[in-house]
Amino acid sequence: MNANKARNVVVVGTQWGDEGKGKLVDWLTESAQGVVRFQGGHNAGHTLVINGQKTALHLIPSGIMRPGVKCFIGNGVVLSVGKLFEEIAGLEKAGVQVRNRLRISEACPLILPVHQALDVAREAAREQGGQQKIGTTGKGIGPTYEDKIARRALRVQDLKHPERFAAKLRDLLALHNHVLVEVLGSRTFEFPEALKPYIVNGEVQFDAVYNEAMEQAQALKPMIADVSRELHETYNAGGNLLFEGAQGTLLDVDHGTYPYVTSSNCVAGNASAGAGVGPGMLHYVLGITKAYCTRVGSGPFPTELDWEKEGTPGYHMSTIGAEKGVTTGRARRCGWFDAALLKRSAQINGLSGLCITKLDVLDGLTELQLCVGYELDGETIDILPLGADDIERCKPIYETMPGWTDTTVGVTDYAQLPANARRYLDRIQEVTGVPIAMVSTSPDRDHTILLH
Ligand code: 2SA
Ligand code: MG
Repeated sequence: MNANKARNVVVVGTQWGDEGKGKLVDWLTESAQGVVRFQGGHNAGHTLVINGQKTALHLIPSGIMRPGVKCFIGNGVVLSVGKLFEEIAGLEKAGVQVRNRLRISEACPLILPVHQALDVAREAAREQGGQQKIGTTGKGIGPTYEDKIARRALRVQDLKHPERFAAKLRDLLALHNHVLVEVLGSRTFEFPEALKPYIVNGEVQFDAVYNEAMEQAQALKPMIADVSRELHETYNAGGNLLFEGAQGTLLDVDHGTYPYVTSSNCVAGNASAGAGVGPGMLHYVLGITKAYCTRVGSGPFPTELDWEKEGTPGYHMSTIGAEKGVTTGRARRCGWFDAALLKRSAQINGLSGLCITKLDVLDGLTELQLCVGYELDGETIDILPLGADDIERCKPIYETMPGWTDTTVGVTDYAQLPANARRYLDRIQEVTGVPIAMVSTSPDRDHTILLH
């Protein structure tokens, strides 16, 4: 089955995020009528390059760049209404129509200033208490998902009922302000500038949050929708759906390098729960996979290289690949391709096909290392273990492969790739057991090889 012929496609990152999902989702929207985000929030950063122009999206599905495609924010997404309007304003300024095409689930939990305050304060407390930081994006993602699971979150639908919203907000602030002041307040840290208007003496102020939310509610109302129902309507009318994953499989709260993970399920299965469709409606799972590995934030990374030292392969990846976070601008750590990690990713996502991205970044390296397994406590294993503690002790087992000197930038035909590049890709397919469906050879959406 072809990714671009299947009716509904789920796109997920198979590593630690930043695999280049944005470009592929945009490319695949050519044959989709609806694009859905189903997890995460504005911690995501998807860069699109269209006609040489760069656009960064954090919350709005990448399909927004194509006129006529409906975009949905599913119930699995945690929503900062303020950030949403900032993004809408940016897109509208660039001439992209958003409001009449964006539908937002009324069941999305709201990210409020108190969540960001907790996120930032906890990271500071970890650091000052001698613990390793998680390295979060500081957007309030984790604390919002905690509230959702604890069944006390404020949701988009609460915005329609001022009294209900006020009562829930009062309870929530009483709880969290206690933590901010009594538990975390002894630490010395600065709240980000954007949070300062909401905070007095370390406490988030009810009035500031409430008044702003009620104002935003007016502008949001026309976009609030029963997303699950509308997805079914789009599909039943013959439309194809594209489920756009954010972050990556190894950042999944259950399957990733726990606790150095994000707070949502990033795996393909969550496209069903996070959008409100049955698993039978997910027809093809495309795993976006960078031709090497990167990660931002803390946590184990078995094939990590020294990426700061000039003249090394890691430095090559970092600089040629321009490996910087789209949301926070942090430098991404870089390392060799890890096929044993990808094997894990293939299983938990049920990958139908791989899309290899940024192959061109490896142009010019004389030799490549491909990780095919690990030594763990004296044993050889061929798949990534679960959780940070075991992964931390994994020593990669590498196969050495010859590199290529010719450029692969912009190649659109597999046969035109240098022979050693094809050998590298073939070996990745062999070890992971997943067919390569596509190869991306530059950020430009036309620079894509389609295999089957
Ligand atoms: P959080 O903020 O609670 O989700 O952070 C927890 C971990 O999840 C990682 N994480 C990410 N990793 C890669 N890319 C992400 N999005 C942005 C991007 C990141 C950026 O696409 O460039 O700009 O820095 C993303 N979002 C969350 C995070 O690093 C923590 O390890
Ligand atoms: Mg990204």
